[in-house]
Amino acid sequence: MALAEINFDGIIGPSHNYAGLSFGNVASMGHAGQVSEPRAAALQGLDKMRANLALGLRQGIFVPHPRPHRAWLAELGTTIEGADPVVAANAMSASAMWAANAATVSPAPDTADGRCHLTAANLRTMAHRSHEWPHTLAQLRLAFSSESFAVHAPVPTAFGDEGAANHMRLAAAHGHQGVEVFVYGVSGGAFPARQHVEASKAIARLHRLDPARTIFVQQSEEAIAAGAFHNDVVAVANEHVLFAHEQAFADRQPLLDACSAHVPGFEYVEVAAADVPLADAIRSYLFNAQLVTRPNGEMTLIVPGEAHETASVWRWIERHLAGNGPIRRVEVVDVRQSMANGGGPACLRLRVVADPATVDPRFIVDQEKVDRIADVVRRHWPEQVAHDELQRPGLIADVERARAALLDALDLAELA
Ligand code: SUG
Repeated sequence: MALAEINFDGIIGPSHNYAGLSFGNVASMGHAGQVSEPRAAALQGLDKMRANLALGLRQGIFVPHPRPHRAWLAELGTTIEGADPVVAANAMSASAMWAANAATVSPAPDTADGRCHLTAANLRTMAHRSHEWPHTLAQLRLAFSSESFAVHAPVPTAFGDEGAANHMRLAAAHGHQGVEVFVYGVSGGAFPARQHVEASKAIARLHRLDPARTIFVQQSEEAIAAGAFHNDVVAVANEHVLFAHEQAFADRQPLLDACSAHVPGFEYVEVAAADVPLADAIRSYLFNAQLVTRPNGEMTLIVPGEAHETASVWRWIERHLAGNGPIRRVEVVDVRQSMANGGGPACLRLRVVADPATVDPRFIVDQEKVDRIADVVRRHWPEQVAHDELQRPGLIADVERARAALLDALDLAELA
């Protein structure tokens, strides 16, 4: 069995809009009320997938969820036409695009039963995200239906879980046994800590991880208070490399000690606050990069354009590339429409280490399939959505038709 890392990107849905729903996410709060461009947003996401494929990486997809979420509105005793505008915005959110929050994934080499475990995230802290999980779970159960996988429903909503955005895995290589790192929050100053340690511990148990190779580390309060609502805004790992901001963790030493003990060749690349202040790291999403290993072994950091435009960040990158560090190449991608809601390149993808042959092929893409999806997007995705039209019948009909056309093109009628 050949294990490989597959990046599953959420296709950006036709209802993508700026409703300012995420308290503590400075981009979402700052762009509230602006006009969004769902078609351009989805095409940007597809271009990122094309660029990843061109780097020789494996690429998968998840499809947008049905919006408006009529079943959720019915549970609230209302409809999209009759709902209060804020409730309607929560039901129209395209937030499922951020696949890093779909689930936590423990690949087969780490689990006691040798299966790859996935637990859908409950996302209970934000109303618009709390109703994602049923459709996420349905897709996970379809994509990973073979016996190589164990797909779990979310942990009880008593404890907040935001999926892989607060989880890192370090290993000598993707297919080797690794160390799994769960990052939780306790306090974030004025902002909520979305990941609860009880949820992380439950997932580690459900995934049958080896306690000796499982680490729980607290995210620093100052990082959350500065707008790092998920750990993946201030840290990212790939194989034997951990890349993090100096202020990412409350106490990084036990984490570094455990990684040094269990990960052959472990390397820690820290960005000092004196070089890149936390605010620049968060504005630029330097750490919300995809840190990947190309087939030729070259470790590559895929950053958003905002990182290129932030002087302190670009200076740091140039210095690292000129030196002897493990990151050997940087690619810049344009995901501005997602970034304006706080979602960078890494937010848009869920990493799954598995044998690609064990995944339902409808969720795997090549360049030709990405072209086909782009055709559907160009024909059906709204060009613009204003914040005050989320209940407009014409828009709702367009959004529902667009998703149906995509499911049809991908032969995914089960998700209708
Ligand atoms: O949960 N934004 C998302 C961004 C998620 C980014 N994911 C990771 N860091 N992995 C969030 O805050 C904005 C919605 C709005 O404002 O309409 C939003 O949900």
